[in-house]
Amino acid sequence: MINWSTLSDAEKTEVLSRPAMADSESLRNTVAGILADVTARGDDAVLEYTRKFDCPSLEALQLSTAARDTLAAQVTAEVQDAIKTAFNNVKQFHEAQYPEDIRLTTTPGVVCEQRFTGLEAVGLYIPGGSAPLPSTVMMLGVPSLVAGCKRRVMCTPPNAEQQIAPEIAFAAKLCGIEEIYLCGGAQAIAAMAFGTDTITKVDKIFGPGNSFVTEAKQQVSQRADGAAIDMPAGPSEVLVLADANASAEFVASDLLSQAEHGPDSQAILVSESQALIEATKAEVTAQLARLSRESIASKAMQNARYILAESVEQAIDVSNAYAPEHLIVQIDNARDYLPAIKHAGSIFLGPWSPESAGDYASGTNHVLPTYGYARNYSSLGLLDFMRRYTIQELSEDGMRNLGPAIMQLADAEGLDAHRDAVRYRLEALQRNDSK
Ligand code: HSO
Ligand code: ZN
Repeated sequence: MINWSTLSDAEKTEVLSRPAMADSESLRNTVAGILADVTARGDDAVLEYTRKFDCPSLEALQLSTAARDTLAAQVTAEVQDAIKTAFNNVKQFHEAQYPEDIRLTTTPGVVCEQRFTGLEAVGLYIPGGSAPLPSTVMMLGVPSLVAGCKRRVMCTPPNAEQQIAPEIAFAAKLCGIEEIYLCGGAQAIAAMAFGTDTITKVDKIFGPGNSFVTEAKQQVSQRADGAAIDMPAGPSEVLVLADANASAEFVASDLLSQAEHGPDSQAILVSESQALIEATKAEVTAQLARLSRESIASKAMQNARYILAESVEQAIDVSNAYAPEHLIVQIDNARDYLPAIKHAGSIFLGPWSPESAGDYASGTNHVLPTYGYARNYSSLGLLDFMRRYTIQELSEDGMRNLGPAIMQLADAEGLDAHRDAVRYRLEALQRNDSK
């Protein structure tokens, strides 16, 4: 247990520091090599890497919609119903985010508009690995559907039998995703960013992934011929604020649900109650032993931090300094503290709001800024799948009214052609007026 008040500033920074992200030169070079290879050899390169890493017998990159539907039909009725429940909530919440256009007269005769449109082609990356996540299909599939993106491409690595998890196929079907490619890793990101014969280039790539995927997304987003990306990524994390009245059982389960994602997951408890911290530690030990992913979760829990604060206010300061991806507030009257909470990707209020609710089914998006990016990045939402643009229209009167100010500004900047574009028009209006 760490007593926050006794720490020096340097120690506080150290306690809240995140594990260094794999940023080795060798990772950068390996990924750059894969990107170059896919740019040069297209489908052949993507197939080769996929056969090497995921599925030696892979014949074709595309999974047909018929194959998708056959897989989807294997999902049990209970799981289908649960996925539909989640789908409906995520859809409602993202539909409610649909932005309003603006049309405004700023000066008489000068009309400015702001409109929104869905991105034309988006790439949705769904990791394979130890726990395939159909929930992530929905978190990317639903907003791209609601935004009206014309092309939605999903890439996910196949298993050795050239297949994907039936639940992923079912969620993709529900979201209306028709273009599914069986590839993962940096090669999938490269294919979506640059295009191959089979996989036509997309405008923006979304979704979580391992260090190769994350590095590939960074690299393609920096290239003019690449693609935009959703947000920078790091290991997933949760910070729980709990007071003496919180349930140690609930708190421990929330820490562990983060820990079971991966050995690099971050779990932090901050409380002003020493008793609650002790009880939570005991609960963590007891619950860990019952988890099927005990070995992963216990590795992550070795880096867990239990921080004793002087007061709820100080506990919130700790959370603000860390800027957690997920913030769970198990404090009496949790909602009252919202104004003090500054940086968090998603906030879960009160004892009945576990992270699992947002991970799966409440309606909010589970793709969130990690690694301190909650200071300056937002949780994924509908607008990330759209772009806004502006329109303006000046009438003759608008030009008469605003033209002189524009000319002054152009003169002040020494840009003659700008000034003249207005001057010729004002002169034309004067000629017409004097006729
Ligand atoms: N907690 C993860 C999302 C997830 N959890 C998917 C379960 N399935 C990152 O927010
Ligand atoms: Zn989760």
